[in-house]
Amino acid sequence: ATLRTDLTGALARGELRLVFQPVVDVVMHRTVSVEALLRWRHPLFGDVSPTEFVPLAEESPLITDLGRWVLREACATIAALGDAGPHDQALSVAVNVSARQVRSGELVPDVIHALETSGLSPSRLVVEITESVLLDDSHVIEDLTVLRRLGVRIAVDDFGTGWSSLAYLVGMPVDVLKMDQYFLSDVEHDPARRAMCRVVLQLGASLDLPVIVEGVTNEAVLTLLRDMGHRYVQGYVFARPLEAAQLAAGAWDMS
Ligand code: G
Ligand code: G
Ligand code: MN
Ligand code: NA
Repeated sequence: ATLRTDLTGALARGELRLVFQPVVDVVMHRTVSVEALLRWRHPLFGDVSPTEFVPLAEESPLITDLGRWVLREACATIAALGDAGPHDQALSVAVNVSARQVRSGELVPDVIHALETSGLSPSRLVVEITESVLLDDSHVIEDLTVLRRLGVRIAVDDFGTGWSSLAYLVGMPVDVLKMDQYFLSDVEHDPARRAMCRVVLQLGASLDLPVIVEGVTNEAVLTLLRDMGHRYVQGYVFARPLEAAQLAAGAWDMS
């Protein structure tokens, strides 16, 4: 209960920040986007994981304020980098959006506000949702469709372990799939896991959607993915989440 109480003032006290983990195109050998990940440094308990405090925030209207702040902060940080990337390829940012935030109906105005105040082009923003959100009532699908029409991309996070079948995803307002880390656990040694991983990647290909494989921790897994012809990778093998200052200093640039 104390953690929940403390979370209420954490934003105002400046205890929350975003870090940014690169997503790498291994074919072109360059960073194409970064995922914004929320961090809370509690004055007594130290770093608290978002897997602990995001669910707490979701139990209250606090998630609305938190979600709004994350969108604005992420867009402002990336806009401040400018758009003159090394290959004339502006960096995109992916923002995790909780189910409750999508259901609140505030997502569209919050995204528009974040884009307008930051000046970030909508084409540089990716909204990450979880699979179950797609099974919601139609206003959710409509809101995601509105965002796409603005030029914002929609990514399905933790893809492959949830509910969405191939049939279900056809016609959904989705642009990117992020494969669940489950498929990578022991993938170097377990042929069954490897087969599942391949199926998920093929699913993306048959839907004509790019797949990002996240949680790629070591070279062995990276090699395996390369051998499968896989392209987009996020994980410690390339970079841990970067502080905003590291991002501004160009730490994401592989050229
Ligand atoms: O970065 P990390 O390992 O600790 O993230 C753990 C979980 O917290 C992930 O499932 C991630 O999607 C979620 N998460 C991280 N940042 C945010 C955020 O800004 N908003 C929401 N809703 N979830 C987040
Ligand atoms: O939003 P999502 O649930 O996908 O959050 C991604 C999570 O994966 C974050 O908690 C992030 O810190 C974590 N992560 C990023 N790279 C790696 C990695 O290489 N290995 C592992 N085990 N976790 C990672
Ligand atoms: Mn994510
Ligand atoms: Na994920």
